[in-house]
Amino acid sequence: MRRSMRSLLVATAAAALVLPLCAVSAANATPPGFSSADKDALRNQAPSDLAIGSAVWGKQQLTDYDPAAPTEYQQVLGAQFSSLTPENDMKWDAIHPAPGVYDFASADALVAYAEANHQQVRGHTLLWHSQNPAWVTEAGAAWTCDQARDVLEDHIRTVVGHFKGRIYEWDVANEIFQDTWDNGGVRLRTEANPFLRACADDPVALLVDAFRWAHEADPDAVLFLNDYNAEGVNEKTDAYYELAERMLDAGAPLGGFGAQGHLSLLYGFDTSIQANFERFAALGLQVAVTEADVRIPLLEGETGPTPEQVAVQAERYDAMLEACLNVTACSSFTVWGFPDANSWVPDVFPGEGWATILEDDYSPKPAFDAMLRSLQDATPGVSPRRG
Ligand code: 9MR
Repeated sequence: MRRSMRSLLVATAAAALVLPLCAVSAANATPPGFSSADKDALRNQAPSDLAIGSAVWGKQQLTDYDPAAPTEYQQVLGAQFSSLTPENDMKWDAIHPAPGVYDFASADALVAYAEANHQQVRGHTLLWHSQNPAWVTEAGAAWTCDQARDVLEDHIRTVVGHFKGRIYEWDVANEIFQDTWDNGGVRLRTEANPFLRACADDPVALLVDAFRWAHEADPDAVLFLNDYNAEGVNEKTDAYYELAERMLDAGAPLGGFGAQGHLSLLYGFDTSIQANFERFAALGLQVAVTEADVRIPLLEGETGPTPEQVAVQAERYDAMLEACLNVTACSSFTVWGFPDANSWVPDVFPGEGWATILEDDYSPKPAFDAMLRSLQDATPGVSPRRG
């Protein structure tokens, strides 16, 4: 049976009127309207050194934010999560739409909302082959490496500098390795990524400098590599492990490795995620689950998943969270948005869906309940988290 979140939400709205709005440093400080005894909020049950996040599209969901009259979505977002990742607002096409033109409006709205709700922000992302504006994809085709470096350096220094002190983790480089099935197999995306392409003679040197520019612009942000199909020990994460070693040897301020966690019930679950996290942690890096969702192939003629599918989905979300709880270097666990109505999945994978942890009326799915239980069972306070 579903549990209603309505009473929880009413309390938030009322308290938001009277509490001062201020940023806090602790990931799981109690947000307006919540007591630390609240047992229904993921953020309140998490160990204090583990941020529990969600992606949110600020342009669609937060630009109208009024602390005195939050939408139901905004209330749930504030109630449940201690960290936000801009689903699209800090990507190149949104924030740097033309040469020399930066548009921070929706990203600023997101950060302001986060601070008002005592949440941290994960920046996403500075170097990617996708969602680049036309001027990058067009001009980029003819860039020399020096030209590409100049454009990237300006972008990183400007964007990271704009949010200096307000972002705790940055996905500096996103999806920079191809998949096993791509032409040429697992190797750096020196074709699809315009910056890596221009500097294909020494792409690692570009990556080292990208991290250095970001670090100089905000020395307090922990700087991540981030990718999908990067949960378990596999060919792609072997390549990341080698890259991380090379970057660290070269003095890059690399601070973290993020496994996105986009899973599908069409495939098995690789249980080596904890072992994978442990090897990156042994390099001195933080690790994180950065974009968790578990999509379900919906059967022909069915409006929703079967009870068995629902149970497996809950197990998978929970297994990713457990891996994070078991590795003290895991600093954040982020779900890739909610509810299903906001999910990217059906647009990209026709026939699959129901991928998030909350129903469209914001009531919890079994996956939410499983995560909440695991957080409640974890040792409160700092590491070690498991009793
Ligand atoms: O969820 C994002 C969706 O709204 C965008 O249309 C899409 C464009 O590529 O990007 C989605 O987010 C992606 C993230 O930035 C990187 N990892 C994969 C995510 C899902 O595609």
